[in-house]
Amino acid sequence: GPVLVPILGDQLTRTLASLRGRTKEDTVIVMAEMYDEATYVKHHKQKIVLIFSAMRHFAEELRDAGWEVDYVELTDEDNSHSFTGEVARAIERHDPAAVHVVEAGEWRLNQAIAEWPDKFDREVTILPDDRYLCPIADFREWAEDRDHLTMEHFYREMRKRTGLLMQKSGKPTGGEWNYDKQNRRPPKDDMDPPERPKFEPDEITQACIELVEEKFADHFGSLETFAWPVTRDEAEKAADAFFTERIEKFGPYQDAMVHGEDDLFHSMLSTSLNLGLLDPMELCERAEQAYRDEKAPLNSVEGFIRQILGWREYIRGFYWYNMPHLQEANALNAQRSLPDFYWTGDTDMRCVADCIRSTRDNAHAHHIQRLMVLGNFALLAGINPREVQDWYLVVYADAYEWVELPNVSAMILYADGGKLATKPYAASGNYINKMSDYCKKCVYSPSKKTGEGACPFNPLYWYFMDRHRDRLKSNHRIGRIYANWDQMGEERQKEYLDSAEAFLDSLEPATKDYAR
Ligand code: FAD
Ligand code: DLZ
Ligand code: SF4
Repeated sequence: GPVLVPILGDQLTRTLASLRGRTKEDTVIVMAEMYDEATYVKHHKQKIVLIFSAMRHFAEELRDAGWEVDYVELTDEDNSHSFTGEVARAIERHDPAAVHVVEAGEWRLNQAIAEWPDKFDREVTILPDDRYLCPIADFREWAEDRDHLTMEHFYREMRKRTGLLMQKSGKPTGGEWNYDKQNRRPPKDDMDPPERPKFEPDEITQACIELVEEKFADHFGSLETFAWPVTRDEAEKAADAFFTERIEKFGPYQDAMVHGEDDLFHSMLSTSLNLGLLDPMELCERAEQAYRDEKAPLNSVEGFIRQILGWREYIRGFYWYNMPHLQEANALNAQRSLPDFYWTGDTDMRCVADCIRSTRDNAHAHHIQRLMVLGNFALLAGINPREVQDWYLVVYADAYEWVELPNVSAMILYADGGKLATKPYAASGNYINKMSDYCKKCVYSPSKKTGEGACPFNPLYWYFMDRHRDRLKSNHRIGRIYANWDQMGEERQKEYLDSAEAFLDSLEPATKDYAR
């Protein structure tokens, strides 16, 4: 019999390890749209449309190239709606001699795949997913004898290993490893970011939109503005636009936020990268080329490469190194329920409301919004990690557990107790005011510290610092902050804590089961 090659919804790469070296004559590819995957959390509608449409386009592309693709649609009558179930049914249909599968991006699915050799009376080969630049085993080796898994150290190793932005002498291009100091510019009035290309839904995408409106009507998010690339060609166009129009200013304005400006100079390529429509090394090489061609400054190019070669790879390694316990981690013992406004956007905090609007309309928010507005709030308010994890996994079109979980649990919530971040990313309203135009028209004032009209981030910041003093006081990057706190005196401290508690008491917990 042939070799059966099951391909998951985020494995849409022609050079996938399980397809390399195979011939069209001896291979049957199986793909399936499944309720198990579409509802293990109730993903944003745009995310499901994106994945289904990209899967259907990929299947069509493979067929056009002569491959046999057995594609199971969501509404197919006998669909078992689980990955193992669909592979079992495909084995019955095709009687393959062997099954070749690439490991999944999520621990949950890999546990299921690990049972296949026992379950199926066939030879099963589970291949590493080599679309990433750092094999999981290499990360493990790097991590094993370290207390702190400092991203910057990992990143430098990756620069040396790949030769990206390296001089022949072994020194980094430009002499520095990292130009982050030049990448913290607040927004300017005349920045004028160009619009990113929007991809009109074609017939296939339109059919997916109708399917999702019908079958996932109660899921979060709007479908009206769907404009994601759904094929490799479209993703390449999106990348072209980034490298010609936005990379120059990507670096300096990386941390800037502007009300109603959802993309600024970001690449908006994460959805395509994570689906497998774009290759991370190719993107890094294009960025380096833009520097050599003098089309973009080094701080922008290095910043972009650090996100992909550094952060993205590090996050993935961190995930596999810390699973499954990362899911349960709650070092700060945060127990509050997620406020309803994360789903409705109904809050007077103008920064939060804008980030949630973008999240609902685009299934996207940029990094600093996810980190310093939505994430910072969840950290300061002590929202329990499981609910925050579910929220991030639901709402972002680029969210898969391997990338969402470390960012949420370890990066924003400090739930891993500080293995990833050396200190919690806690910040008061001052930070948001500096890096955005949100505060000018907010009903709250960032300069007001407590009481009526005070920016809620201000009292929440001290409430957080006070609550976790025992843990944080010995941290050399934070410890001295407590001198300021002590100087305020008990009465002032009480005003902060009372303000924070009054605000927290006013929050409505999410009533409807939006996530699961
Ligand atoms: P750009 O700003 O253009 O950056 C370029 C690329 O770098 C991104 O496409 C992405 O692939 C990579 N990158 C940058 N930062 C990170 C990071 N911290 N982790 C992994 N990759 C990174 N990214 C996801 O892809 N999926 C997620 O589920 C996800 N969840 C996040 C949750 C939180 C709480 C935070 C703080 C960040 C999260 N990120 C996630 C990282 C980052 O916010 C997005 O990758 C980015 O906003 C995507 O937009 P972009 O393509 O325009 O990114
Ligand atoms: C996220 C997702 C969704 C919504 N739907 C499907 C699906 O119907 N079929 C499929 O093969 N994959 C889907 N996925 C992606 C898988 O959940 C993904 O492979 C894991 O999240 C691992 O990264
Ligand atoms: Fe956000 Fe506070 Fe600024 Fe309002 S004042 S936009 S709540 S940071």
